[in-house]
Amino acid sequence: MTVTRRNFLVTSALTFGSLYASGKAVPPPAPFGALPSARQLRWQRMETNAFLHFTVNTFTDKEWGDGDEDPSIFNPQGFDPDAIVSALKAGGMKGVILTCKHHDGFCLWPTKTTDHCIRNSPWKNGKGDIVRDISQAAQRHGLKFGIYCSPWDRNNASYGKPAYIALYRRQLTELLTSYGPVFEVWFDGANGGSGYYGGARETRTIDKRTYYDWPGTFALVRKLQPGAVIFSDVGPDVRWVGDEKGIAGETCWATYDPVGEDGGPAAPGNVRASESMQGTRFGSHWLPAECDVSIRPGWFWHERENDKVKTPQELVDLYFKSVGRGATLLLNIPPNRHGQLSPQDVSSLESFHRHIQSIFHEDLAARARLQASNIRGQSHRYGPQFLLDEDPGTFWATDDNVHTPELTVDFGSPCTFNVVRLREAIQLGQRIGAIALDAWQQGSWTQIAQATSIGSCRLIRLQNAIETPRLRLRITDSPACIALSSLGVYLDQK
Ligand code: FUL
Repeated sequence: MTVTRRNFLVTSALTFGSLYASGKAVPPPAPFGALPSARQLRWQRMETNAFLHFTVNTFTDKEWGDGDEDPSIFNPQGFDPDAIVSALKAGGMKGVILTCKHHDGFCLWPTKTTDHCIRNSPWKNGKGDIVRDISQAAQRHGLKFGIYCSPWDRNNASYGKPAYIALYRRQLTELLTSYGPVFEVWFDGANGGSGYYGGARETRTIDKRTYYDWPGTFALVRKLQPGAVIFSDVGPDVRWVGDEKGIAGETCWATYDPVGEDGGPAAPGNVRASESMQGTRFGSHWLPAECDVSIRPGWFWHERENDKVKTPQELVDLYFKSVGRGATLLLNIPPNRHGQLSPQDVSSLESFHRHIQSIFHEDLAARARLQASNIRGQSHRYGPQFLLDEDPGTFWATDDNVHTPELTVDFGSPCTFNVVRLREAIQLGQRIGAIALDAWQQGSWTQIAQATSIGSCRLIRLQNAIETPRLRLRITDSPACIALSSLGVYLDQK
């Protein structure tokens, strides 16, 4: 069956009634395996988010504060939340996650739980609130807001004792009830060790699996911000990818059954990270990966790293290796001592986004003729034309017994491209195991690429641009009939 988008729109306008009737008779594919929740689907579509690492470390030049920092050192006199957030927006970021408290324990909001906070800094005479300012700027500029509140607290006297868990939950409660909607709550896995701990200056070790009572903390987040995804090494909504380089596995499944370092139960801070990169094929939890990485070598701003900011090209590569492998990219851009993003970072971020936009602004398949080897129930409701609309809810699907169909994309005339994007209808699970792409060259098909996991997004980047009148997609492995939501063909001219 051959349909072009234009034909389909015209035909469907004329005969909508009959098409709808025939579509209704054919049930959609049954969901396969673990499925995403509504909050996970919303988060997945954001694709690129920003991380802001900012605290006393910015002023002490450290990556991990010891917990004995004097609040008087925190004084970002030129703090400009609108400039920060608008630069993130110009970089294509859809959300921003702020280190409201890092391991040193200094709170960037006037918390009632400790004096080790912004209230006792000279900034705005102790009347300021960085969490409020960033969350409100995010709202003004249309970005979603997320929080990072470190479980490990090297300042607090009660760290390591049961009382600290109650205090930590009060801090989370303040953050989750005072600053509007939160899209992601980020729990890092670094916890326990030496610290100031209210003057004790000692080493405190905790049992990573039991100390925090994570199920209780996750339940609190669910109660206070039901729309927020919870990130940790092991989810429950979003998993750490297993490195801090911003790179997902070449094969990266959205499903995952995490295992602890010793092979036992996993917990934040206790996971076999090497397995997080790939996830688990046919795993029992929908737990997609997030790739956190800094635009600089460190997470916090250091003057000595001003000439080590990643180039736009490096950021584009990271985009292909994170978003292009079904993960999201969480890119850290740390404010400096003035409370602003440094010009090097802003410029690199903006060029990165312009480059991404230049790749994806024109889908060369938009006017192509698509021919599928099989269409579910021969119904227009599951035809390949839906690969070309922007709607993640529509898809090309095959009959239940057809797992390895083919699709031909006829451009009508020679077309030059070097990037192909595929998206599965992940609301029905991650189905496709592998695909191959062929180009029609000198009278026959030549394989030009292959890929494994597709999921929410698979970007295939060809080393050299190819010119061909026809492209063929072959699904080479799928345990069930397929449901593919999107196919795009692009030329990266840089
Ligand atoms: C880790 C922390 O130890 C780093 O300092 C940083 O915040 C990174 C994003 O998470 O767990």
